[in-house]
This record gives sequence, structure tokens and C-alpha cells, in this order.
Amino acid sequence: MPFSQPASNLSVVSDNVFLYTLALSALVLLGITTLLIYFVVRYSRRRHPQPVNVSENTPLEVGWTVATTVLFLTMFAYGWTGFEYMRQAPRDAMAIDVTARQWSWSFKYPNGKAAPDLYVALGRPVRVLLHSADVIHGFYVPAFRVKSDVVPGRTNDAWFTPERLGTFDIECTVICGPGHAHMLGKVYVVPELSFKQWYFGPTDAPLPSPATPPPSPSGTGASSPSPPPHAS
Ligand SMILES: [Cu+2]
Repeated sequence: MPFSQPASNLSVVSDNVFLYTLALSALVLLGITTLLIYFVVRYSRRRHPQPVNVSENTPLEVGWTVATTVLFLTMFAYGWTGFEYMRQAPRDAMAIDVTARQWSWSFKYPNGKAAPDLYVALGRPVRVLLHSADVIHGFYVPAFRVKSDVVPGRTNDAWFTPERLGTFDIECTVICGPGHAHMLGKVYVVPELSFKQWYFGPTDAPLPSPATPPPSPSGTGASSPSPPPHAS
């Protein structure tokens, strides 16, 4: 797979449409190029010194017009189905306010808690409500295949369900000033329990730990992150 590893429910939707479009376009390119070369050879001046006027062939013209139109409309239909799905946030999605400003991101949760990065629970749908404090920005999480403009004066939205634990980049996709390149954020996908402990915990509860403990191989303590119990 030529993409970054899928990390949300939208990754596969987006990748499949992209691959289908790419495959169909490659097929059409191959067909046209093959015909082109064939005609160049078949109707060269050497073989046909005297040009002949060829009149139209209606069935052929209607045929290729209809066939290619239908073929390309399948791309639209496939893309539209995915787009519809991406636009319909589930009712139980947690709505998080995302504010973009020159040149950083901030996040506010429904119960008033705030975080400098986006913390989300694994397997739980999230809806981001995108606000801008100044100019047009672009909210983009490549691993989730989530992207939307952030426009001052209006609230755009997007949704996703994180499906992989880990840390993922948030990028700004709109040139928004000299600090644009540094307008990077992080999404931390944490286990639901750690998310709840922070979210429902006291106001000064520590942010959920983004570190996902590696599965400790039994028998060897080589990769164990914990220090030895006693210094000798
Ligand atoms: Cu920006």
C-alpha cells in the first residue's frame, strides 16, 4: 500500500476511491496511447501516400462517448458515496472545538476542558468543529484522511473514528503567514479508559499518556521500560 498506514475509519474509504480513480485513469491512458501508436504506424505516409477523406461513423462515435462517460461517472458515484459517508457524523460523536490561529492549534472539549493537542479515545467517533481566530487555515490529519478548511466567520466540521493507538500529525494546509510551516499539532489516540480518566477527572487531572506500552515479551526484560526493582 503506497499510503501512510490507515489510522481511522475514513482512511480506507479515501484510499479505495483514490486507487480506483488511479487505476481507471491508467487504463484509459494505456488504451489511448496504444491506439495512438497503432494509428501512427497503420496510417503512416509510407503505407498511404494518398490521403483519403474518412467520413463520420456514428455508432462508433456514440459508442465511445457513452462508454467513457459511463466509465468516468462510476468514479463520481464511488467518490460521492465516500463523500456522503464522510459528511455524516454519527450522533454519538464527541464534538470538539478546534481553534486555529497564527500559528498554532487549540482544542476545547464539551465539558470545558482544554488541551494543547488533540486527545481522542480509540474507537470513539469524534467531530471537530473548526474555528479560525484570524485567517484561513486548513485542518489536516494525513493518517486519518481528514481535511477541511478553517475559515474565519464560519464553523466547518469533519469527523472520524480513530482506529489505531498512537501519535499522528496535524498539519495546516493553507499558507497562512510566515509561521505556516511550523503550524503543526498532534493527535494522541489513547485507550478509552485513559481518556475517560482525564476527561471525567478533576480539572487538574494529567493529560492522558500518549505512550502506548509495547507488549512486554515474557521471559526477557530487555525492552521493558521499567527500571530494575533494586540497585545492587
Ligand atoms: Cu495555518
